Amino acid sequence: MSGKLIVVSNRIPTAATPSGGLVFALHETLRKTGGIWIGSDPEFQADPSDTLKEIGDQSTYQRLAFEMSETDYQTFYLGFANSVLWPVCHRRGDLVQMSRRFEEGYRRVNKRLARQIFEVAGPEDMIWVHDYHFFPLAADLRELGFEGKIGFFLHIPFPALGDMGALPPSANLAHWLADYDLVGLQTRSDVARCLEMFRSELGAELMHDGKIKYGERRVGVRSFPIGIDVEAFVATAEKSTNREEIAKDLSGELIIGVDRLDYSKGLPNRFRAFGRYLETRKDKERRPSLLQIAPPTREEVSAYRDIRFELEELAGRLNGENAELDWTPLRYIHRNIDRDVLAKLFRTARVGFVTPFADGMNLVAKEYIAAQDPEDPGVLVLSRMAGAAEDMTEALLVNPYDIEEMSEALAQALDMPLEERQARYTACMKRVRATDVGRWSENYLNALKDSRRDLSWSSFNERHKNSA
Ligand code: ADQ
Repeated sequence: MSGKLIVVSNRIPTAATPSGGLVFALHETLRKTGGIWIGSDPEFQADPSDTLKEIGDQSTYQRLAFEMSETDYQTFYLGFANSVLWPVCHRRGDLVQMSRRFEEGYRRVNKRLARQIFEVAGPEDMIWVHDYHFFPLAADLRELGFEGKIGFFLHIPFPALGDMGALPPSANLAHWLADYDLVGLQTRSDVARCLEMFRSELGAELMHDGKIKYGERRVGVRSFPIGIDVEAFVATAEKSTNREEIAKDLSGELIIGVDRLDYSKGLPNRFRAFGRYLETRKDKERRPSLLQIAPPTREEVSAYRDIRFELEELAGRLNGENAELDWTPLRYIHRNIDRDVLAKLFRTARVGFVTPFADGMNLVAKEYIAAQDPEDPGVLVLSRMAGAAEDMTEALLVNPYDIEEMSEALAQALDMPLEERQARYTACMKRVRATDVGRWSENYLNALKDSRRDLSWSSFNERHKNSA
């Protein structure tokens, strides 16, 4: 690549060496290649600047922030991104909040950001855009005349055509995405849905190399299943410090769930399934506990407040009905936990309980597997609706709407003989290693480098002018 790499994501890490799988992988990539990482400034400005500003550590590559007003945050971030696009992509059209202000905010922030990027991007630069906050960014950059390569990666599920009916007409995903060189998605099912959209909305043709042909344009649509920083997570989980203390405090068999408190993660049904397991377990002397760690997220959005109340009520009832003087069946922690403690909790837990209704991939499933002791591994109970289930077929796959099936899976996991646990763990771990996040970003960027939109920008402009 002769130009530089520009990564765009909503959040930008400011620490010299940020932690966390995806953020760390992008940091490592930029550290090697140099370039720019662009993300939003967490401070609101009454009158957002038209230029990007330096934020955080600048020693290995440049980090630049785009400013937003409080109205931008309300309409672009909480509004269109998280009250329209997020529910639509997670098959919850019933939770969509329609507002023209949201649409305007989304377009305003994306257009402003495109102008800001255009100022710092050279013609040879390659831009990698992350997630649903920025679907239209390539279209806005093309309109300004940027001809270089632009790739997109969607971390969440690609919506089915039927679900897109809940989007306002201004949200034209097909047109927005057709301006990227490469659309990266988590799973093969996401790719199938995206191709279906291109075919039906634009009449695009699918070519033998897997690209779609739209007029004279070629857009690559491929799956790049994301993973975790495997070696780092394994090493953290293996470190013995505190492990004994954690295990002592959590006496008995542990089932663990770790999720942002999001309605897509299926937490109420998970609690119900655990309650059902307790009710139906044959050996009443057996007293496993479910540790659910669920830090709050997007609490300004009403659907997130509702799920919090629902869970608190369910948790209270479950413990009220089942607890003994010396046993609390459900522990529900509503905050963030250090990653090294998390890794050890995963290793201690007999069962990893991951039951989203919809999830792009689900990194917790991979972290749980990576944290296990190969000599005595625990069992992953995983929703079929998580992207991770497409390849981790040796987990105990469950339907997150079926309480009975999930409760039976818990029983099966807790009773599973060592040999079967090891066989399932080995198969899952193979998949976890194959999708290591370092390799993921390398694969994506290689594919973006090799991608080529066949049409020159000038003739594309011409066509647009003629059709206008
Ligand atoms: P998320 O919806 O945030 O990500 P997930 O993939 O599970 O879901 O990643 C969450 C991360 O946060 C994990 O690394 C987890 O360990 C961490 N985490 C969660 N709760 C925590 C807590 N209490 N304390 C500390 N850490 C916690 C989106 C998509 C996913 C997709 C990822 C990456 O929704 O489907 O897998 O992006 O592409």
